[in-house]
Amino acid sequence: MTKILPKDFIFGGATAAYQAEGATKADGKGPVAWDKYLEESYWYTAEPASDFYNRYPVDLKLAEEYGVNGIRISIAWSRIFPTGKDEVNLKGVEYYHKLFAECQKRGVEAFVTLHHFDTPETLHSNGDFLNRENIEHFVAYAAYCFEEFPEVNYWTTFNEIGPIGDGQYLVGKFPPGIQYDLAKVFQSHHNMMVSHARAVKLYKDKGYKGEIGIVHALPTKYPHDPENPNDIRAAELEDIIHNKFILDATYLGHYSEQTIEGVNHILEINGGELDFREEDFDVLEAAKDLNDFLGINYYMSDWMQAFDGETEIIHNGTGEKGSSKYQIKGVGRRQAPTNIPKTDWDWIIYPQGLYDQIMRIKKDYPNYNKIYITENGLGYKDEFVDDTVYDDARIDYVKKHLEIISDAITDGANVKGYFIWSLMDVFSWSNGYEKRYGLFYVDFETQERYPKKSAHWYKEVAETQVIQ
Ligand code: BGP
Repeated sequence: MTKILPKDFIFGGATAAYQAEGATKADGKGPVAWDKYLEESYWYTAEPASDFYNRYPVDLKLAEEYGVNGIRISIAWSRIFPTGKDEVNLKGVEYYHKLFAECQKRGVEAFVTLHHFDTPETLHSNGDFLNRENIEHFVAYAAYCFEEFPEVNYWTTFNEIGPIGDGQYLVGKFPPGIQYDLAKVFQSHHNMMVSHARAVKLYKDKGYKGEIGIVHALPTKYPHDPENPNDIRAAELEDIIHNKFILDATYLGHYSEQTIEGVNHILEINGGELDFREEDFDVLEAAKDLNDFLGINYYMSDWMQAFDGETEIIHNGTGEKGSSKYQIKGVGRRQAPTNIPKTDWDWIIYPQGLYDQIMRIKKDYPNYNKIYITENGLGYKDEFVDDTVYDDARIDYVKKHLEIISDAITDGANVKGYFIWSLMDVFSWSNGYEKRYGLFYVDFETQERYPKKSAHWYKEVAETQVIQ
């Protein structure tokens, strides 16, 4: 049966400053930790990325032409405050005014994120969000942006607090590249959630007219053997690390007993202590009902088996299928059923996981207000032929996820839009320029854009709201 989406549904495309803009030193931009880290640890840098800094009029024109009526963009904190605080760089401010004006001109609603992985270097090297001083700096930066950019109707504080902590302190593929430190993971999640809550409260207290929310990556976690209590426990603990801890902070204003029990168990085995303060919970509590929306980034689900051996995580950053490994002592290991498809980067393709995650939010966190799917898409080694890419696999992936969103809406979930990751090709943080996601192919040498087959398909769906 053909499925449809509501008339007012947003069909968006997502981007992020660091992955799209390039121009990492232009017009007074301050450094971020990634600049040096990519140079030292990877085979690529953030130059030229997609040269969005200069080419945004081209991308927004394409968006308009192809029915894309929303765009996720992030502000690079270090363009506004080159050292993360104090002195403002007016050229950076001017750039974003121009960018938002272009969105308006093209009828593309801008959903603007304040922090998408790119903490300014000065603050990062001072402990990033493990250092509570940086909570203050983030809130000051947020306050400045709220006041300076009244043209923005939709604000997101953070993109993916979960993967930031994981990337920085568990998997170790994000700067500063620390591995297996679960206490740092939870502390980073916690401090960032406090920063989020402070910014949301401030936004509402000042009476700004727009909407504000947060974007969480929410991979659904299933037990490998649903009959085995140890596998069920592994899925539960893995869910706490990636989802439940930050969802509780967002919508309960505290951590539930089950969450705290899980965190304590994980830290007993893996070591480390947390610094939670009473005033943190006052802040979380004060903001828990003020989020206008939840952004869900959903790419994959995982299946978990109980595991008590030594922790080992191997990141597949090159697209060599089957090269990844993930096992955490006393938590579990990832072991998916063999019949479930995976991408070349071992990301498990399971649209039903998105449905289950949306329904879990509806049930466990009924104060969520509304949901946007703020990222979803297929990372692929695109083949560029005839000035295009025949990306049927991507169309199939997006189609199935849109269908499941339509089902969730039918079943009572308030989902108001979808943003494909990514609008045009951008580079991937820990996987380089070879892992493409865009509706528009970017030739990174000439910076020319070419609509892929998926762009034509997306336009049709966006214009008719019929998922065909
Ligand atoms: C999310 C990030 C995006 C983007 C996407 C795809 O975690 O918010 O910035 O990179 O995932 O992931 P990857 O680039 O690792 O394939």
